[in-house]
This record gives sequence, structure tokens and C-alpha cells, in this order.
Amino acid sequence: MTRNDELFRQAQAFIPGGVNSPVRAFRAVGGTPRFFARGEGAYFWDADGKRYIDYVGSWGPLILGHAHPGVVEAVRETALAGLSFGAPTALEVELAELLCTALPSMALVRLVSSGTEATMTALRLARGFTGRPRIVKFEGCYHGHADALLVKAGSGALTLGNPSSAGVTPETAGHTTVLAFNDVQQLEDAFRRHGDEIAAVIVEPVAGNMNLVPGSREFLQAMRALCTRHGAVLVFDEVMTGFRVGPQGAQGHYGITPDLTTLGKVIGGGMPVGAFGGRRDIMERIAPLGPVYQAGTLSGNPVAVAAGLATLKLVLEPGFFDRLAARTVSLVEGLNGVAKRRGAAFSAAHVGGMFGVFFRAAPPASYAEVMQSDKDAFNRFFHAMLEAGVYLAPSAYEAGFVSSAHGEAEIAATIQAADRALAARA
Ligand code: KE4
Repeated sequence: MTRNDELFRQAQAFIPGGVNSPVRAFRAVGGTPRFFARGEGAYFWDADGKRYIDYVGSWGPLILGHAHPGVVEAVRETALAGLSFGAPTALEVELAELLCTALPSMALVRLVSSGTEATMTALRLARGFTGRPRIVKFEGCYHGHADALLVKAGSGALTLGNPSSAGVTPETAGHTTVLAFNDVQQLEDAFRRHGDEIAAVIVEPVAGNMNLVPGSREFLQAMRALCTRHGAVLVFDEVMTGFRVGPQGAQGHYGITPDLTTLGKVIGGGMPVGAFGGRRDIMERIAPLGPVYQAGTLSGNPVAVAAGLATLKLVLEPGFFDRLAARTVSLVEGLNGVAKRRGAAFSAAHVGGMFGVFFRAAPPASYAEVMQSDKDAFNRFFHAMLEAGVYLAPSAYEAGFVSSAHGEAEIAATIQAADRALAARA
């Protein structure tokens, strides 16, 4: 029995499924989840001491790689002055100012401790601001595990095959309209039917929770116009894309201004930080200024904020995203090259520092096309790469992430492992 097996057995004695977040359980890909002991740069080591090149990066936050010295030092220094005060600190003001400067759509921002808190509150705020009940989301998009959003959701819900969670009441789900991602006609029809009761449309502008499916410009522009025309709040869920696809996230990439933005992952640098922010007239409805309540014991926690600030200062340095995107392009082009040579029905795509691999001839442009991918082929590929010391997301429905610590050597080793994996399968 390996140490991973032993830990997984122990974990299952005390934790449901042995994990604290379902997608970590390897349920879709099979086998024993790896328990990690240490990370450094592009690498981390499991409980048996095996080294992997990491393309999950804690599901996006580790854009600088594991244990970046500058981030660790900021955490250490801040922690020595106290872990939490339950009162305002200068650090959270600095992070709020940095976010509002980086994203001009954010006149005001509130820090929370997870992406779920950010999206849950953004929707409550949109309903409080408009006085309307209905939320529009898209099949395959995942916005965290708030009840109203666990309807045909992506990520772990899709991975486990239950996109609409048990425990969500019909009354709650009844106020959530789910449309097809990248389908302009359905969006127009929904506004024609319920325009006057739609409080918000929430979208991952570049979907990363049904694997990588970029929103089409036409789709996102239509969404912006329809929300403006009908007085609905447009929420860009940039928990994953924020400071991942570019210095101004997906809103900068597309040149589209949302009314509210939700953030997480990179802005905490691996520590628990989420945020929601946007138009001043909307954000001024949140407590203590307005009637929409929201709160959090550890919101703006100084140690977590210190990790986020140290990360964002490096990420926002000139040229960072050009280098990250170039590294991601060399990975994607290398993978497509070996797949072509091996005659595999395989394609890879990217936006900024996030990428997707698919067992289908071309990258998907919709949820339906994602579902046409060969999931069994992905699972075999996942395990062959794991064996070769390359850690991909343990699900066909998750995007991958490159960090600034991934150098040419790591990219070359990954492409070589993929070549062997695809050859073996042929
Ligand atoms: P958290 O509550 O997990 O911090 O954030 C929820 C969330 C919201 N919006 C988007 C676009 C997200 O991608 C997420 C979380 N992403 C998943 C992975 N795709 C987190 C991993 C997990 O659930 O363990």
C-alpha cells in the first residue's frame, strides 16, 4: 500500500469521500487521489515523494507557481504581526484600491473569503437593486455552490454527473433560468419572455468549468446590450479569468464592461480571498450603506490579503501576461503537434494563461460540443500523464493553468509525455 493509498483510506474514515472538495476525489478519472506534501515553482511532490509538473495550480490561484518566495515572505511577515483583527486594516484598503484601479468597471469592491461568497452576494445584490427575482446562468458554467447556482452547473457537479444538486428546493431553482452558452438566440428569447423579471445574468466570459470554452464576442456583446436595455445586472464571474487571461481579466480581453464582477483565486495567491465589485449605484446598496446584507468573519483577512497583494504586484508588472500567454501557446501548439503526428482525435486551446485539452478533433464552442468529447480517452490520457509525472485536472471538464514558473523545460517534458501517452493509446 502506498502512502497515498494509506492517507486516502484514513481520510475516508473522517471526511466524506476523503476530500474537502469533490473534484479532488478522482471519482471521474478513477484511481487514488494524490495527497501533496510540498510544492515549489512548477512542481509539487506527493506523499510518496513522486514529483509532478502541476497544471492545476490549486485550480488557478498559483499563477506564480508553488511557494513563490515573495508571496511566502509577505505571508510570514504579516502573520508575525497578527493573524486577524476582525477590524479594518491598511492592507485590505491597498488591495481594494489595486482592484478598482486594475478593473475600471469596479467603482467599489467588497472582499470576502471565497468565489462562492462573491457570486452568492453579487446575485443577492442584483436582486436587491432591481427588486426582481430571476437569475439567468448558462449550462456548464459553475459559479460556486450557492443554491441558486447549482442548476446545470459545471466543474465538480458536472464531473460527478449531478449538474443540478439535491437539496436545492424547486422554489429556488425555479427562479434560475439556464440557457445554452454561446447561444444568442436563446438569450434574446429569454429576455423577450421574462425581461422584466430578470435581476441578473451571470456568466463566465471564458468558461473554464466545462473545460475551456471562450464566450464568443457576439454572445457577450448581445448579453451586454440586452441587460442594458432591460435593466438587468450583468455579472461577469471572473473568479477564474480575473488576472488569469490578462491584466484586466476577460472584461479587458473582450472590451466589455460588466455591471458587477466577481473575483477569487489569483487575487488571494493561494490564500482564501474572494471579491465582488462594480457600479457605484449598485454597490452602495450593500450593508452597511444599503439594505442588502452581507458579512464575513475573515473577510479581508490581512494574511490572505498579503498573499494576494504580493501576487498581484508581480502579475501586473509589464510583460507578465505576454510571457505567460507565450508559454501557454508553446504548450498548446506542442500538444496539438504531437496529436496530429499520432493521428489522435485531440485538440488543445488557450486564452491567456489558461488552457483546455479535448479528445475531439477541434476545441468545442458549446456545452453540447464539450459533451461529444471522448471522456474515456481523456481518463486514459490523464493517468498516462500522471504516471509520467504531469498532473492535469482530474476531470475532462476542467481547464488547466500555466504559471510563470513553468519554463521551456517543463513545457518540453509535458509535450514529450503527451507524445508517449498518445502513442501508447494509438
Ligand atoms: P470557490 O468558492 O471554490 O472559491 O469559487 C467558486 C467558483 C466561482 N466561479 C468560478 C468561475 C469558479 O471557477 C469557481 C471555482 N472553481 C472550481 C474549479 N473549477 C474550484 C475547485 C473546486 O471546486 O474544488
